[in-house]
Amino acid sequence: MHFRRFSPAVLALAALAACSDGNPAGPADLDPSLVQSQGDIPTRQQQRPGTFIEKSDAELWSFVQASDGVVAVGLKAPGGVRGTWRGKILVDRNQKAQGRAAVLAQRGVQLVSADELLPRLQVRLADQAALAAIRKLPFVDYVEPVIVQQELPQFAGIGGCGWGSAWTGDRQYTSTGDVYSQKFTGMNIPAAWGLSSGSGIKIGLIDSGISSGQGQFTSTFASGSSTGRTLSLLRISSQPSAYDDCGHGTKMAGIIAAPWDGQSVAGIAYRASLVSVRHASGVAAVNAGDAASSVRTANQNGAQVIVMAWESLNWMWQVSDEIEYWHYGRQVLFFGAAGTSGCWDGILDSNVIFPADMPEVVAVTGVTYPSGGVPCGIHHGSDVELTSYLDVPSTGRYTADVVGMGGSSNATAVAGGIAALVWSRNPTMTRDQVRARLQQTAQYYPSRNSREGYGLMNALKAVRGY
Ligand SMILES: [Ca+2]
Repeated sequence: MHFRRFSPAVLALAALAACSDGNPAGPADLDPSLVQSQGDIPTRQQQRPGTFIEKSDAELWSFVQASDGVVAVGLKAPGGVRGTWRGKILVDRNQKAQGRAAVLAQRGVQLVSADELLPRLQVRLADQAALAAIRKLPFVDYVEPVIVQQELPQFAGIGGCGWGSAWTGDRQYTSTGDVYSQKFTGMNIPAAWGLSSGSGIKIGLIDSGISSGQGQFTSTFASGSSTGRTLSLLRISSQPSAYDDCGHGTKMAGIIAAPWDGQSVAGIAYRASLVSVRHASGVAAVNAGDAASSVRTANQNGAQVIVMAWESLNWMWQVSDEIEYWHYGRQVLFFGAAGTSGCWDGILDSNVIFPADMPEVVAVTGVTYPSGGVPCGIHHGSDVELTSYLDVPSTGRYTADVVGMGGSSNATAVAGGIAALVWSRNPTMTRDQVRARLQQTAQYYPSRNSREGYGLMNALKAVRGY
């Protein structure tokens, strides 16, 4: 079921039972005869123009070199349009084995790992000739690098790591004495707390982990008014620890699910269970193999709402296939950050980043409180579905640290928390119904703003339905 190399390791921490809900099944493999009727299925170029598969061997090779020679190789049936589509696997076991053998028979190709769920290999290529050879094979669907570093310098430090500065904004208090901001009030979150706490919902946070010094997640997660829930601190095997060395994941976790225990901040879904998956030491230019592995880990551990405030710079088929597989196979609702760069830094703010730009992922961005509008440096565009107010208090490195968090990341954390409140209050809803409810109760619905989608979320309306 796992990547050989990236099988998830579970750190048993403070967590109570229920490590896994079993293995939620994805869509069943298609009958091989259906491969002959792939005519209705779009090619990858039709689905998404401009990806690595359109590059020449020479252009792609420069990216592969920067990826340490390591590429993902999607496999397909000879003559087939592609190997997967919307979570359906369009290649049978035998074809997959033949494809693997054909790839590994080429000169200069060395196996790194073979995925047992999706038709995908990781291999290391010695030279451009090896790249050209495998791209010509009838079994090969796509070849792309696992990490893209060329564009990293301009993103470095942007929207990424940092433990945050002490929160100097307003302080409102819950009945248990936990801090939140009037920005939550501006989204009707405190009113929604009268109806829902997120209990019974498991939220997945794919990020940089959670600080080992933050007691909200290491000792009091399931105390006070937040009893009866579980915390799983997981990592994929490329990561040295499930704990956070970056700061981003800790801040995300606080907004989503910090306990109501009379200390630090109030999480939005304060009775929801949390599965934290550390998949990187930062959030910019995440290794695509690690991204795919973490999406799988969150799903296999039963997360129903998955929060992804990171990017891998380009459309990556190894990641989009993984997200599609789980989206079409289970009742899981993915949220993605639209992107945060800097103001006037040459990066287009109108570019919603991957994977938030996938139709299967709810793209979220941030707006200024209280006047609205997406500020310079925060990404916007037609792919955005919902917005949240920017800059709220959250958990820092140590228990006593209440720090500010901004960017489209904080907005995405808010959206994930509100979604959990909605689903908890309305447990018979399907994922699509929860998503529709969030849209229908947002600011601009039924209109869709070209920068902000349906606009600011209203948690009370979303939970209650009116
Ligand atoms: Ca608290």
